[in-house]
Amino acid sequence: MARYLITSALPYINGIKHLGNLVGSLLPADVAARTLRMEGEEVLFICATDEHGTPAELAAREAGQEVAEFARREHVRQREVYEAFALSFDWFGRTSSAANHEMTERFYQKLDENGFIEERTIRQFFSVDDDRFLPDRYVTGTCPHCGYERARGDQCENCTRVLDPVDLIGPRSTISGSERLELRETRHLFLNLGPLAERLRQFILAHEDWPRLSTSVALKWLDEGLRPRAITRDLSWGVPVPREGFRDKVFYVWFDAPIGYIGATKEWADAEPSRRDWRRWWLQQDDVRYIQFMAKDNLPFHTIFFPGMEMGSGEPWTLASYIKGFSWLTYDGGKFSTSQSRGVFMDQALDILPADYWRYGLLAQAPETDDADFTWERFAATVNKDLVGMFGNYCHRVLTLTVANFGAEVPVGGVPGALEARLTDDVKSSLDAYRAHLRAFEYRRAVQELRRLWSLGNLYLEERAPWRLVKQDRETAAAVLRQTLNLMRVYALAAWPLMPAAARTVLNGLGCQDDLREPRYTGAERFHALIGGESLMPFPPLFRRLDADEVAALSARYAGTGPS
Ligand code: B3M
Ligand code: ZN
Repeated sequence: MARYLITSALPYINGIKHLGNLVGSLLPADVAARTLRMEGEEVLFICATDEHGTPAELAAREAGQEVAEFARREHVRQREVYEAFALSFDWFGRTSSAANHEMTERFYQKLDENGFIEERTIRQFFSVDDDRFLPDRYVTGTCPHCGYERARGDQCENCTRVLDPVDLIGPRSTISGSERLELRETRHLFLNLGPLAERLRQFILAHEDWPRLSTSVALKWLDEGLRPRAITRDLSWGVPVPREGFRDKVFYVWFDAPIGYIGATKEWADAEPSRRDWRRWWLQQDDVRYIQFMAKDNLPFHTIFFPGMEMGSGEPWTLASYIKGFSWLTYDGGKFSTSQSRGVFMDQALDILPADYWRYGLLAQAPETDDADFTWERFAATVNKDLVGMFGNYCHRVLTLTVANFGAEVPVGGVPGALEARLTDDVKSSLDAYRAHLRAFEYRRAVQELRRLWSLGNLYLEERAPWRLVKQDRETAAAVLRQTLNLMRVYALAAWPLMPAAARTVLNGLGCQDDLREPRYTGAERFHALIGGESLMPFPPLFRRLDADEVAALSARYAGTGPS
């Protein structure tokens, strides 16, 4: 039997993430964790804030706070938003934890012992006024390609071209604005994964089942050749480099960030050392299936860089078994932008609607193979048609009909007929297909199948018309309504990974306490868990409509301030 280690890309510490970040890693990882738990599998679901690097330092500076203090606060803010979105991490850690420092040093030592680390002298901008070397992002200037005046030393935000700080026209310090920059020689550590190129290629090729997006990015990197990469930076916030001559530097954020998956697992274990062991997930474990979720810009680091570090260390680390990469979710035809407050951020989303709406609405158009565009019209159409029209409406009709004709309890008596037998068969095969898509981490397909599952119930209601039947044949009407209530339970279980709050409401309403304690798909084959006589607790409609006026208002409100 396999055990499942699931990780979502670690969100940067600098601020609350937007809906694109949610659907591109955090949410699908949570749905995977919930699904596999429901299938009875052992699951460990790990995430953390990615707290190092220039983005963290710059954001802290902007907020006028010490980086450590900034990171501590932002970590809590992010954790709270994820809780509100019902992301079911077993542990939400921090890459700045002692555990991660320890793991990062361990990786460094092993990679060094095995000859993968080199010292190199490079020429780098030194700011005379700031009295320090400036890492990429600490240099601002005019983009040589498009003329954008506030291009950063690593990349131009305007034309997205990758840059070197020396490419910038009129370079200046991001910290002080000073233009007194000198190119000076300095030493850095480089990680050379070149000798592992063939092993890495075999690793990628061995995983034919990965999404094409994931393998194509990996192979492209390998084809371009694995050049040595600098893994140290002139910053004070980060994991210090334990080497003579490098004591004033820290490791590059992408060095310690993936190690953060292991560091966070150790944090989890350290919280209850008598019961938990991080090694049981990470070292020499043939039965662990490790599933990673991330947006496509993170793919090179997860398909090549991190596995290369794991291999190069010479220790038997758990390698990814499956890497699910996502394309971009755009917002109304453009990018989500923090600086222009364009698009919806996770905290704002919850002020508009509860988490379930977002979880479902976003997964329904997850950018799995191509980019997908979020528009309020499409989102509203999904909510109105699927959630209100199909799932919500089904539950509401069934409950109202039952209570009006039989009181607040599951109707007793009557004999199910051929229609009911056929419905059960159809539901069973649809649920099987749905579970298979979820297990294959195919979210759009899963949502499509879920719609099919809902339509089976709505069609059956039309066909059996219990509101008429109850006047002609009360016994059979009882059997029919009992059947529809059982199907409602199946709907709740099906909804559990995607819409945990709605699922809970329905199971509560049906008095399914066992399911609430331990929701399982195995056993959902018992399509007749409710035998009659159980009391019901009717609940209000599960979802509300989004009307055209509200959609227009929301579009206007989140359109942003335009390019600045
Ligand atoms: N923090 C980038 C991102 O959030 C980065 C991921 C790290 S995963 C180890 O897109
Ligand atoms: Zn540019």
